[in-house]
Amino acid sequence: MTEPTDADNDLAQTSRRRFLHGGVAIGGTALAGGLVGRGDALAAEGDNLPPNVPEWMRVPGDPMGSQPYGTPSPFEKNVVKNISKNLPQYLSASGRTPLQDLDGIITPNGLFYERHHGGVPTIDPAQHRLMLHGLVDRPMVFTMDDIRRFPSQSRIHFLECSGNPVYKKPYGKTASDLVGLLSCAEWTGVSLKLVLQEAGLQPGAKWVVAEGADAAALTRSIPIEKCLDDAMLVYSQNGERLRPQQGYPLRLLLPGFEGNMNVKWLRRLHVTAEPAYSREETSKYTDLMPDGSAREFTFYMEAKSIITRPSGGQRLAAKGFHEITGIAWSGHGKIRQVDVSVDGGENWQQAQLQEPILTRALTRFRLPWHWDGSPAVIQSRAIDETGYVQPTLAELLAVRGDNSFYHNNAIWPWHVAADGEVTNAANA
Ligand SMILES: Nc1nc2c(c(=O)[nH]1)N[C@H]1C(S)=C(S)[C@@H](COP(=O)(O)O)O[C@H]1N2
Ligand SMILES: [Mo]
Repeated sequence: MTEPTDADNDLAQTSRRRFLHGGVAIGGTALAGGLVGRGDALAAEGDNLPPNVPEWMRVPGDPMGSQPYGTPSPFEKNVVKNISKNLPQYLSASGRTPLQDLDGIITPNGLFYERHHGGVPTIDPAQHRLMLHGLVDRPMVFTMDDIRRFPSQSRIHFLECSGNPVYKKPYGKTASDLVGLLSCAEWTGVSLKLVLQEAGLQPGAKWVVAEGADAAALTRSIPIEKCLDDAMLVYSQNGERLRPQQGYPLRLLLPGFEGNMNVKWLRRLHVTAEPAYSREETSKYTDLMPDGSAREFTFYMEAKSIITRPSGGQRLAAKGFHEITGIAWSGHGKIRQVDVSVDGGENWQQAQLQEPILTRALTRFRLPWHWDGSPAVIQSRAIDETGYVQPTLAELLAVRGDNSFYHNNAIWPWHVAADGEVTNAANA
């Protein structure tokens, strides 16, 4: 472990030299900062490159109104969800966020990962109801209008499927293949605590069994402590109403808890003394430990991180300066520190954390790197505010054994070859 690098110092060092080389020379002077490209790309007559006026400046652009709901540039058409071809897409579907193509910490709604056990229902919000019953003084049935009359709150949190990623080779090739069942959004809705108080909890209320209105009727038991803490009934995501894939018109959000417990298309909350022991918390989402016991009701997603650039499937075009960047997150709270190694885990340097650093949200990290053109193994390791350190895969397997399927929060190293190609080092 090297001394933590002072972020300002790092930046000062990198800004004293030019980041990129080979800027186009005009009259013998390099473009300020060496911004772009190659001399041989200089415009020929009629080209769109400097010094010519590009064709899109010569005529007016598209009129307003052709796209009442905006879409990305056609040049970004490859930035889409990564849909698994192995799963039967109707009954057990998943689409992964292309993490390696995104910046910042917020996942655009169209690229938010999806995971469904019985398809995506089309629900008319006017006919949707939330029933709250069991160990309460006043059983209630809420319309969506009723839910929206409660005081609202907005918070930024990640959501991650606990099947993200698998434990066995071959591991995914890209960051999305590996941990793309992960996204982060600003959620708006109602504190579940407020709604439970409206109904009045009775003594002995220890669990809330949540049920979805999909064909899977997905059911999970939530400990009452979480329901009275930061749990939310969510109707909006990044400012607009939930997408159908994310549970329109209403979902449960349990910040930091495994994705499966965040019941979508929420129709029922049954307050009970005991958990339901539903399929999703017995046969699924439990891990078989080496001693034969089952690790169940795991709840929290533990600290994790991944380098998204450079990452598997990408190629470094040239040696020299590259920013290493990625994301870190923890179900237990804020990210305290992210370490990055560029030498296969021998030495670690502290990365800069981009603000805001929010509890149970993705946190962006960065480290300036000078790649000398020789093969390298780069990886990141997250430490959360509880002091928990993200383990290596070997460390994790030593504890969990061979039969675990969920809750893999291991470090993923990327191999950078001499030709710049980046691959998953764990597959080597
Ligand atoms: N009703 C219902 N809720 C559900 C699911 C489902 O299939 N049905 N899938 C769960 C799983 S396994 C995960 S990981 C998250 C995925 O949420 P997302 O599709 O909004 O990303 O929703 C959970 N809630
Ligand atoms: Mo999941």
